[in-house]
Amino acid sequence: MQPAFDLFCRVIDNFGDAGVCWRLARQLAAMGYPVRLWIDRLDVLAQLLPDLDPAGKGQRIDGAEVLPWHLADQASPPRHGIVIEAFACALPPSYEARMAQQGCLWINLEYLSAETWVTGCHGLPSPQANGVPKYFYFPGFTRATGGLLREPGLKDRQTRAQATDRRGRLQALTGIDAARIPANACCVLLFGYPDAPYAGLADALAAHHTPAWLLVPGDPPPGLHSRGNLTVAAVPFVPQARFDELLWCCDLNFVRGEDSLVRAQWTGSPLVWQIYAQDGDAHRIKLEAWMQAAGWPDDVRALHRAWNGHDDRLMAQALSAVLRPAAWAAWSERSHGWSQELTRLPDMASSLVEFCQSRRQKG
Ligand code: TRH
Repeated sequence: MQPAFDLFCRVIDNFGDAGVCWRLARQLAAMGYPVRLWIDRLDVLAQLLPDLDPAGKGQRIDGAEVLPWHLADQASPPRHGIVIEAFACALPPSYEARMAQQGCLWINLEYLSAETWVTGCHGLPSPQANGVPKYFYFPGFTRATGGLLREPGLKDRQTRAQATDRRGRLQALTGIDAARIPANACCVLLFGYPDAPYAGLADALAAHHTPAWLLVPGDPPPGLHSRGNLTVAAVPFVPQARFDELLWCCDLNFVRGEDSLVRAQWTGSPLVWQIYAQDGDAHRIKLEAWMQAAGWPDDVRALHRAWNGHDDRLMAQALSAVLRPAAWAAWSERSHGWSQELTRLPDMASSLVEFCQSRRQKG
């Protein structure tokens, strides 16, 4: 019998919590499992998923049911179902109290990190007072972790899309007048947090020897405007289901957080990651671990440190350095290699299903 999945998501900040949970819910539904996503901020998810009514009381989208969090108080967990508590969001107590009698399996889905301790913690049990078997599930970049979200056919979709003219694709996707983009332009997606060294980024691109088009979803950060060889173009925030298409239009993608990082990796093109800042600078350790895992050349690591810092001059220098032809070629090659290495690993939704099945058999 197909187990049913209940996923719980609380939005802490930004789009990542909703973005990751929706992606997982959608993929489990596509695999044929009954799925309910309980989320406390339908309005945030609706920005990624325009078909969703933020005032709705339960809607089925792409085969998954999306429900407001508060209705879970009255809901019964699915019989022998799998309950996914995303990012330690704490389940509604009344729902949690009913899990034991329903024979549920409980998964604590953690944030993504390339730190080496993750392999030792992935899959560990987390004994609970109510006796419900609970396990830690860590997504990650190695076979010893829970993997990364990647739906079937992604690479084929990319290959098919990239076989057609990118200006046409960009115009159809964003509505910008893409005919103005010179054929030799470097297209750069800019999705970052407000505190990045934007002036340094703009200095490097403005002085670069080929034109650069900086595509900024939403409003460009203050002070970022076209000058020299740089054109800044605001583009609309696209639905999540089409976000990859935006990445596929670009030669270089600046991404942030968790979900857009994973998507940019699948493209196989150079990317720059702005990591979500944590107290005590814990994110810097995470950033170094990821750069080590990916095997980035030294100049690409310097660029990441600069982009995740606050010094515009350092940022401009670091970006100019990686745009030089030899450095760019080495970066492109490693980006392609890293993407291929990751593609050879099992994807997260399939790994999660397998993990749950194996724990069920043990239990
Ligand atoms: O929005 P984020 O900064 O979310 C963050 C991170 O997930 C971080 O790890 C987490 O701790 C914090 O939230 C609370 O970045 P992220 O994860 O990339 O999520 C952005 C989502 O927005 C992703 O699903 C892609 C989507 N998106 C679109 O659908 N359309 C767009 O045009 C753009 C720019 C993004």
